[in-house]
This record gives sequence, C-alpha cells and structure tokens, in this order.
Amino acid sequence: MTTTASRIFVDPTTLRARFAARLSDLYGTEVPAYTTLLTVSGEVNRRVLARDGADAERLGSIERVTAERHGAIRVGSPRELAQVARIFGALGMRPTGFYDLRDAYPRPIPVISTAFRPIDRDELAANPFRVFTSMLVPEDRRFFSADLEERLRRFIDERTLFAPEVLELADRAEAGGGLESADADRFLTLATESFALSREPVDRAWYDELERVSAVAADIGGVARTHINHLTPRVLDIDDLYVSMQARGVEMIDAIQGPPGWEGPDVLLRQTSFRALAEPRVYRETDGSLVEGTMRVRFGEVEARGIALTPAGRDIYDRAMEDQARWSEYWPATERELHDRGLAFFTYRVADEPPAGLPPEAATGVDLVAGGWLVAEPIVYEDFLPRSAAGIFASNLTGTGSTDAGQGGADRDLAWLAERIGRTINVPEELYAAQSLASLRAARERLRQVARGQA
Ligand code: OOG
Ligand code: NI
Repeated sequence: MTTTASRIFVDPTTLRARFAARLSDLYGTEVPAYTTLLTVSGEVNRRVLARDGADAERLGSIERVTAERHGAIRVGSPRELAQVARIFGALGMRPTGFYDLRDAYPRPIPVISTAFRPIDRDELAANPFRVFTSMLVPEDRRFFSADLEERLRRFIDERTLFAPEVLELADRAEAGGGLESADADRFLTLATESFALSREPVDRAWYDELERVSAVAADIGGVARTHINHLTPRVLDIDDLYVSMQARGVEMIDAIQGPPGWEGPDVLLRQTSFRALAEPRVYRETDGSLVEGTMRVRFGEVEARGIALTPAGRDIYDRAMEDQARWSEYWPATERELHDRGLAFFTYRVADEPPAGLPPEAATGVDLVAGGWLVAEPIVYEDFLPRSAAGIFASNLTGTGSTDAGQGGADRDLAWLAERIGRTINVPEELYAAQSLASLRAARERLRQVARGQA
C-alpha cells in the first residue's frame, strides 16, 4: 500500500489479503463449524510451534500459515470462468494447473478445474490465498444427454454471477496495479457478496433432475448463483487436528486423503474434511409454491502441505499411494536425500561459512550442497492433487449420480481451457523448476561476489 498526497492506493497483494479475510468472515457466519475448525487449527499450530521450534516454519512462516486459506468455487461455462479470472486477476491470482475430475476415482465428477493463486515467491509469502475453481462440462455425454446439455447451457448462459460493476473494478485494478481506497472497498464488498450463499428460490424439479446425474452438476447448474463451497485453513499437524476435531464431537470423514503420516519429510498435500450441517434454502415446487427446505452441499476441509515433488518424485508418489502400508520403503527418510536424488524442488542460499575459493564451474546444485557452499531449502507445494480433490468431492456427496461409460467424453486439456478463458494457465512443475533454477543462479552469483571479497 502506498500513500500519495491525500490518496491511498491499495495494491493487489493487500487486496488479496483483505479479500481472503472478508471471505473467511463471511464463511464463518454462514457455516459456524468453520469457526470451530479455525479455533482448533490455531491450537494445533501453536502446539507444533512449541514442540518443533524453528523446524515448524520450514515450509512457511507461522504468520503465513495462520492466514493461509484455499477456497473452492464451481462455475458453469468458460464465460463464467473468464469472469472469475478477471476478479482473481485483480488480486494477483493467476490460473495454475489443470485438473480433470471426469474420470476420477472413487467417483467421476463432471468438471475440469484450475486453481487461481499468486505465483511469485514474495507474493506467496505475503499471502498465498488460492481458489480451486471447477467448471462444468455439459458437453460430456457420459453425464448429460444432448437434451439436458441444451437446457443446462441455456440456464447457465442466461444467469449473471457477477455484476458489471465488480468486473469493471476488477479490470481497472488489474490494469492499474491496484485501486484507490474507496474503490478498493467497493470492489471487495461486491466481490465478497458474489460468493455468498444465495437466498433465491431453487427450482426443485430442475435441481432434482440434475442431482440424479451428479450432485455437483446440481450445485453448479441447479441454482442461479455461485457460492464459496468451502474455505480451508492450513495446519502443521493434520493427525493432531483430526483427533482434536473428533474430541470436540465433529464427525470427520473416515480418512485423511493423501499420504499416511510418517517420520520422514511431508510431501505434497494431505487433506481431510467434515460434512457441514444442512443449510436452509427456499424451493419452488412444480405448482409454483415456495417451501422452506434444506441443502447440504458445503463442508469443512483442512490441509497440511509438504514439499513440492519433481516429476521423478511424483512417479514415486503415485506408486507409493497404491501401496500405502509400505510408504516408508518408497521414500528416503530425509529432506537432504530428497534433494540429492532429485525427487523434490529446493531453493538455494549461500552457506554461513562456505569453503574458501570458488567451486568448479560445472558443479551442480547437488555438488554445491555436498561441498558445503550452498544450503538447500525445500519449496512448499502450492497446488492441488486430482486424487485428493476427487476424494474430497466424493466424500461429501449424497447420492451416487449416474454416468454412461459407453458414451464419449468431450476432450479437454490445459491448452483448450487457456484458449477459452483467454489467459495463460501456468504449469505448476514449471513454476517450481524455474524458481529453483533462478535461486541456484542467484546463489552462484553471490558465491562469486563472496570470493571477490565483495561480501
Ligand atoms: C473442490 C474439491 C477439491 C481440494 O482441496 O482438493 C478441493 C470442490 O469441492 O469444489 O477443494
Ligand atoms: Ni479444498
């Protein structure tokens, strides 16, 4: 934030932090169990900090972790997704990753997804707010008949998720690198409201028809608005969190999604959730009457984050996940070995007391760490996992839905989605690799400076 004369200009980083906080307040009023989750998460994080000291902050400062949230939203079409991209663009959040949940195990979900998040290291450290954003694929015949696709598309094309004013403010913020204080407030108010649970009546017959295909299809295409589906805090010990929530009487899903707890380094992501209570909704019945009912689509989720894996590490991850009882046999027991075997991503800094003289020109990151010149620091995983996501979707759905495996599914990939929303979609592994390489280059340069006595 910078002050110029009498005006206060709010930059995207500050807008993002404020937006995440406002959404968190809103969700707390809508889903009280979320507030309990935040309380317990805070207790767990304080316990880990007291227990592990500085080690607890190896994958992010306690300030970052305490403010850290991911949200999930669901939209119906590329037009709607492009609008979402404009709102998050104003907050410095870039589409990153492509996830296809349509053939997900244990249950197919008729969506493809990306995540909006900051991509620069400093921006992530300042506030890593990210939103997993799913888009319905009505063209997929395994889920929707031609007739249902047609009606679904018409319903979605005719609705308005975001007021023109919020989109205009978003464009101005993105183009101008922020907004003046009064506009910033207005933008944040409108943007937050866009994700509140709508009180508009739900057409019962339409909702039920979609729900027979998929509860997620009904949640997206059966209502006139979108809403935040869940907001997820980060904890430093998810096993502790799981037990602590149960001790408070909150019924959790049966398992933590992702790797088992073990003594070695945490990799990627572990998540768990609980079903939120049914929320009141008004339904319009076929005879036109309005009836109070309930809907149970939102839930509480919590996650623990580990080190980002390289493609080689990801291969091991995939195999070890199929054989979880023997997890520890697949992995080295230390961060250092993950680094030396090229299984995870790291940044580099010059050691406190590097050896005198310059290392050989051809020395790799592994050589430089082994020779005592550099120290490797783990890069935290900032993204999502299709398998975990599918587990989270499925564990919170009622009804099994129905699919016709004999039908063709529409081809969708990252390039298709990027073209449809008119924005580059970043590839997570490329971001981690670039960050690692840039820090290696900078650390080598620093070593040269130290050797020249310019320290
Ligand atoms: C998104 C489910 C995926 C995660 O954390 O993997 C997700 C949704 O329910 O819309 O949020
Ligand atoms: Ni989630």
